[in-house]
Amino acid sequence: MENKKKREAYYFSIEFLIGRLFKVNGYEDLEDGALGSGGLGRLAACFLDSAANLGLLLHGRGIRYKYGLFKQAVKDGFQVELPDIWQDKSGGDPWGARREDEKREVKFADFTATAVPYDYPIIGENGHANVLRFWQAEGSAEAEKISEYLYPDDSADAGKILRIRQEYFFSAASVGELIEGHIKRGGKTTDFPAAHTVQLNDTHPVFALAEFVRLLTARYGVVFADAVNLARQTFNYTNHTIMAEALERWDAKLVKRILPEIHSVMKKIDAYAKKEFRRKGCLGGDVKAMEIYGGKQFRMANLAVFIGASVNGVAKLHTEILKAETLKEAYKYYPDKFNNKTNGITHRRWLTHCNGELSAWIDKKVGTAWRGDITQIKALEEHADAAALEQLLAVKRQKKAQLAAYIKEKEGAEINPDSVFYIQVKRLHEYKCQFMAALGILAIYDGIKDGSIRDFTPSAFIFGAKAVAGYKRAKATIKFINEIARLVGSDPQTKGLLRVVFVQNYNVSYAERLMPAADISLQISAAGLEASGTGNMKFMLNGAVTLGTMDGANIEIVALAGKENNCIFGAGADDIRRIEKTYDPNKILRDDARIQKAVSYLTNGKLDDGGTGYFKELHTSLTEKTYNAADRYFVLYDLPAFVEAALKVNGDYKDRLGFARKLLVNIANAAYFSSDRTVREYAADIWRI
Ligand code: 26W
Repeated sequence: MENKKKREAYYFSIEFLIGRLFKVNGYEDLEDGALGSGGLGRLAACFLDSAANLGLLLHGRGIRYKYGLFKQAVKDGFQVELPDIWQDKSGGDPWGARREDEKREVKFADFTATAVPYDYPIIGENGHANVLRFWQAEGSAEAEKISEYLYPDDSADAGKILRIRQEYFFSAASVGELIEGHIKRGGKTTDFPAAHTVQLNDTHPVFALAEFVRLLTARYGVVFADAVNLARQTFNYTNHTIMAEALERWDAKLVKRILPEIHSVMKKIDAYAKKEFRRKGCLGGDVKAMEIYGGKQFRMANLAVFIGASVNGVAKLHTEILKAETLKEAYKYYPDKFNNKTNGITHRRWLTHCNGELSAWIDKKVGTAWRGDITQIKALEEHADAAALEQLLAVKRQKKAQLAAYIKEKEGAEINPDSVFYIQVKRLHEYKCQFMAALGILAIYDGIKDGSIRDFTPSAFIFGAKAVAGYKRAKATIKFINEIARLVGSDPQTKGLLRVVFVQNYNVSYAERLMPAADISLQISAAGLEASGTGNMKFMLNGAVTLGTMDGANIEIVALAGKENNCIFGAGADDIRRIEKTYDPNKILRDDARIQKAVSYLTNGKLDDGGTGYFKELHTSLTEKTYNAADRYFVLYDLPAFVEAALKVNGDYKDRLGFARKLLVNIANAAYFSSDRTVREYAADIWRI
């Protein structure tokens, strides 16, 4: 019998945005391990940090990419992608312990790759150590390609095949390692779930489910139905997006070509699922919606939902949308699987480490116990006297001055630390509406020039974002923002009042400088599409007013810190459902002169896209149906409300103590967004560790 060791949790993720993982552990600087593309990768890193500090057994399993996400430079306002050789600089990767003795084979139809593990210690402040294990692919040139790049372009079949190889590679290596280790320690297949629980971070690791069943049936003689049941007691699924383009479907023919056994196991699981659906009396249409294999494609989210013991969204609204829309059939027949786990961020990195000055102020106000128990920052609300608020403003001013100096050095741009810092930093995507912020700035610029906006508090709009290399509208938006920066920065009438800066290579280290310096946190996604957001929480914890739509975790931020201490605007998710059928952006363009003028900058020659046609493309995205409906993310619909909100907080800023009080209340109510709370909820409700 397996010695009654405690159940251990494993977090399978295609990306871990670890940043300077070791700096937080006190080691020297390491190049930003940008082994992630954004949201769900950084979340994985925060969860590991929290689990280690909570003394919970949570280990990571991922890929040791040779090149992380590209390094972004901006040349003439355009994004340029450079390779991110995170291992080579700073004397290589001294912290990854290569474990030759634990290497294992991962078989594809056409070749076998060797998976070599590199173990990274994740050490909590109390000395508890967990392991982040990255698998590196070796054995041949084609094998090495598997762990060369994160998210290779998957528009063509070759890219799709590589993505499938990557996903299967780390999933199979991890599943094999865990089962083999369990059996070696005297465990039986039947008590595997008692000792292990696995969280699948989105659908990228979902091949693990098929591999688990394949391995148990092919090598350990477990009957198929029992193998499926063991999987259903072991694996859990977190959904991080409702965007169709991110809900992975793989052509069955591609899977069959390189993983024929996995192909047949997935078809068998689909047949098994359909038998269960019939037994439950599921309606035909519902079976179609929940099917794993429809004859052409494997729908990875449906496989994850069918097997997963738990299915969770990452903020309240997101989980409600999963239940009501994206996964509504599965919710109808398997309601008990569904639960919400609102995201969190590690306050050790996103407050203590990156904002020592604010941390010291908190110590002075409420003592140092908050450092071990973040919920104690709530007591800050009793320290809203003028003296404390002045001190808080001084801390904010200090962080803004530090950022301004860093931006001067890195970008050559001057920003005045006494101006209002509006900051929008996140991946560049149309649904995140950086485009709307850019148009809003043009409307403000015009308003200052035509005198309709008076008494404008000098402001700096700071953007940071990487665009996927092939994503034309995202790259066009970067150029648009940089052209606006040039326009407003060179106009004598506005240069003292309005500054726009686009910082290069936004990454974890840059974020550590940006988060503490914001007065206003821009969180303006089209409502219903940002599953949660996590930058919103980092800004709140460092004292900022959220200028945002009722989307993702913004809703929970405002519920905790109060509407009066933030600035919510724009259509809600339900408004959008109501208007989207009859929405006509061209009517808005015809009727609203101010919007018309802002949009005209795309075509009036005042801004230069270097002959790329980028700005015409942006204009077309508003006015014509292309791969999306015209103005698919309601940029023109929400633009007037955005400008109004930006001007409101601009005015509020003049009341220094009143503004400082808003910052204080946000900080005091941010403990909920510590990943310590999130990980505690996963551990109690899902992992039971
Ligand atoms: C369509 C753009 C896109 C591309 C990739 C959306 C989502 C993805 C990933 C598959 C999932 C992801 O990273 N989602 C992000 O996860 C974060 C952590 O839960 C959330 O805070 C973000 O809202 C969500 O977009």
